[in-house]
Amino acid sequence: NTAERWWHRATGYQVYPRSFADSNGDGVGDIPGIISKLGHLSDLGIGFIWLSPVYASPMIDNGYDISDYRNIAHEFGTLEDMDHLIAAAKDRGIGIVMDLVVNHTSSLHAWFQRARTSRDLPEHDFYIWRDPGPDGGPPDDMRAYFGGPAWTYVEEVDRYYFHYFSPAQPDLNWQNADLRAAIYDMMSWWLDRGIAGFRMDVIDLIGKDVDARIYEEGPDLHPLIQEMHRKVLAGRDILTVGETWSASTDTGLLYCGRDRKEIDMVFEFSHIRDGWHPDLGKFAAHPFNLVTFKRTLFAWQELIRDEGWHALFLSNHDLPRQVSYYADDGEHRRASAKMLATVMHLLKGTPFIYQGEEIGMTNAKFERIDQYRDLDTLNHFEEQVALGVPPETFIAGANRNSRDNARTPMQWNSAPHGGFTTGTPWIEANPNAHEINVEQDLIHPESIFDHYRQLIQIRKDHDVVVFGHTVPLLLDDPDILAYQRKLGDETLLVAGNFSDKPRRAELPGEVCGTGECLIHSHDVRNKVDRDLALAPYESFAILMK
Ligand code: TEU
Ligand code: CA
Repeated sequence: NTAERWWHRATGYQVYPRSFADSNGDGVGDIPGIISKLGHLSDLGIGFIWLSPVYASPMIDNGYDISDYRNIAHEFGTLEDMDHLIAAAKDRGIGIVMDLVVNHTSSLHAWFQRARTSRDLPEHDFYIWRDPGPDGGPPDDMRAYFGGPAWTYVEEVDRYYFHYFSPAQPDLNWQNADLRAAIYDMMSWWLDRGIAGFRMDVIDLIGKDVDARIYEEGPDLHPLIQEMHRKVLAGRDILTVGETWSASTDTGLLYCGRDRKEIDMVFEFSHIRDGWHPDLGKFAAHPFNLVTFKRTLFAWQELIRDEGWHALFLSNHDLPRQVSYYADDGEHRRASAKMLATVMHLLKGTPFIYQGEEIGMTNAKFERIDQYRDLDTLNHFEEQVALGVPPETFIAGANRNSRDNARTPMQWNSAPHGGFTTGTPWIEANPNAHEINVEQDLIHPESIFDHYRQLIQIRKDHDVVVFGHTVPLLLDDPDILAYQRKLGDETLLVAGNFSDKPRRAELPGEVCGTGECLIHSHDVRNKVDRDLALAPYESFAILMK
């Protein structure tokens, strides 16, 4: 077994700064706001924060378009505030993991501003340029992820540049050694300021070969990550997690396997993408299927049984609220939130909580397109309505899967806008903020926050949760997710009901017995017999004797 690292036992918490806490009433969350809420996070017991981008940015994609890697967005604060956050978090035993967005920059980055003026400047080659196609149009018909063509023309150089996302996010050319050196230098500069690691945005895209039309997991990907490891990461006690929409169980260990010297773990999305409509994408209705979901989840658990590591999550700033998407955000909201947390946190890997998840925040359910702010949602609305999709149909899909569901203000108390700001928030607060908020949850006898706090503590206390291997149970059951974790002679049994109905299932005899209930959502359970009966959205975990 590999030596224990601090992040094996720690739980992460993602802060989306724009929506977390606004300290000065301008309606936008900021770094002093985060500092003011560190008490909330240390009460929860987390080991580190993954901080979504706070760098200087025109905010076309809320900071995933960086115009200066060595500065802070003015609406979020200053470099001094950032140093203060790093130090204040460290005092509470919390590391700051920064978002590293290096597949692309903002088109306002000084490099691109120079690159677009002349083919002869060194920065020109920091980006991906191709001559116009034979008809004078784009080099090929590749589409950008947020809509429109993936190529944009610049007259001064009579060339097109490539952008996988929006035209405001030109892709960097990782073939250029000077560019790579500049990135590595910037990464070391941040690490030397005392941060605890990096979450690497769409890192699976940097090895692309646009001429071969290979974007994800391209031919240069792993040599590039290995170089980054050699030049920046090696020898530092940090956490690295790559966002990899394309990783599968075939490729997962290439990132984090033994002796790869790449990164510690990946966020992979097969369990999420499985739930999208195969042709119409994420804005079309498509029911959640627990059996498929379990297969993916357990295949990854098997993959990391003996080597590698994994990041465990259902939510982030790009995904809907998990109680709304996977369970019930009405009558059974508390049980749902606890059940999802229990079954995810007790798997092998490092769990990540997305802000507001710890109090069971729900989807936004906006009724009009002008309530949305996300360019992904707004661009696809225009595209699809032009293709004849009725606006109400699109809004229904967005209610389920738009990125803005996760981006409404954090709900702290029953004050206007959930106490997020004293001004007007940049995006409307969820109307349920007066009842679903931190203050209310903490005084509730069935506090969701308290349930998360317990799960985080259980991970700290029990090696079987950290290092045990996972044995799936009831794989074909359409409503129950259950598994064992085993380490030496210890066995943990975990079960959750994904249905709003009571459910029963027959467990294999060798699983049954008595033990100590570590966590539960309904009644305390000290034994399991062959007839497993679960109330709607019930969950529990027992350490078997
Ligand atoms: O996301 C990568 C990405 O592919 C997403 O756009 C994703 O497919 C979609 O949002 C699912 O709803 C990362 C960041 O997490 C995202 O916020 C950025 O917009 C994107 O990269 C570009 O930097
Ligand atoms: Ca502010």
